[in-house]
Amino acid sequence: MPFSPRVFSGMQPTGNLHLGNYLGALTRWVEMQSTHDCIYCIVDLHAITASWQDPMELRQSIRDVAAAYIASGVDPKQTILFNQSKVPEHAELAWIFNCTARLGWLNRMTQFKEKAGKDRENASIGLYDYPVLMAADILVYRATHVPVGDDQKQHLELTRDIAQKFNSDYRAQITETGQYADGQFFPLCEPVIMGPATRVMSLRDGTKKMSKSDASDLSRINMTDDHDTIAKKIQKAKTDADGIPSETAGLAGRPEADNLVGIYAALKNATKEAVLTEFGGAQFSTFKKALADLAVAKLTPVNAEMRRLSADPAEIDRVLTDGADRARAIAGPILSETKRLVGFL
Ligand code: AQP
Repeated sequence: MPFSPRVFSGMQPTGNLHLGNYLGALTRWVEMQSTHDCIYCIVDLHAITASWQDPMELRQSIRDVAAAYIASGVDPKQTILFNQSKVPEHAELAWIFNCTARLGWLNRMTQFKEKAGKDRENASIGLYDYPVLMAADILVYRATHVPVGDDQKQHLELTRDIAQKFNSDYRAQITETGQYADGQFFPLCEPVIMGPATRVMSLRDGTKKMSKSDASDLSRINMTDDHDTIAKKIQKAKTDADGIPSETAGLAGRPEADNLVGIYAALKNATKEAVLTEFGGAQFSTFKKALADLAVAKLTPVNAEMRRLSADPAEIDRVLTDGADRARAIAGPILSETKRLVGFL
């Protein structure tokens, strides 16, 4: 039986969302709502993997991220929106997948290596196991499409490996009922990684991903930044001595220039080529001014809406509880069927 298309994605409530989260993932999420059934999650179980989170701040972050999703255009009536810890099926399926995934697969995950750094022995087991929980997040809904930034590509390949191994480990049980004649209980989901800003880089170092956990606030544009802060950060963004080239070949080996042009293109919903046709030959000072104006025009209405929503935390909590109930209605039967296939009574 072919799988009906279903979209799943999530973000960690580990601080302010930034332009990378917005352009790399959130804008795609909003677009996909009109064509797919979508489930968008605030992955709070993931948020405690890399470092200890202050409980008061974590609660606040969960609500802030919910407000950011809604302010960006996620419609909680049409789409299922909830926080992960409210749906225990994610963690339960992750345990089964812990017994499906192989140690060698996890040892290859570059995000763990980057996040654990040299202090690997001191990293939490949760950080190491993060990609298995992510596979469970997706497959507990048998989701087929996952809009993410480029940094998540390897985790999605692991999700496909887990689905494939589960389907093969339990092939006899899966085909026995006649319901899954093609032997596929879990789909091999497709990453949706599209657009000119699938990896937005730090404003201070064009070779590093823009990230919530970067020590320098100047490295990122937060979705909560006001217009003066956005303009100041763009003005201070690192560039090189040359101006804006007229063709994309002229961006090669110039990560900071490439990044700023990519951000402009994504905000304008244009290609990098079109941006270079407009600005080729200009100085960075001119380009940065236009970029700051565009970023302010795009982000300040979202920012204002986030503040409006955040003023009513009880309403955000209600939306998340409603979303969790709807999520459990889908995840519960899929987990029950998974347990039956495994042989649990
Ligand atoms: N710089 C980025 N460019 C494009 N997409 C990005 N994403 C994150 N950073 C960029 C995408 O945003 C989604 C949610 O990410 P996340 O918050 O769950 O975790 P992350 O990727 O670990 O984000 P950060 O900012 O780097 O957080 P910290 O610093 O806490 O680790 C994902 O789809 C991701 O691809």
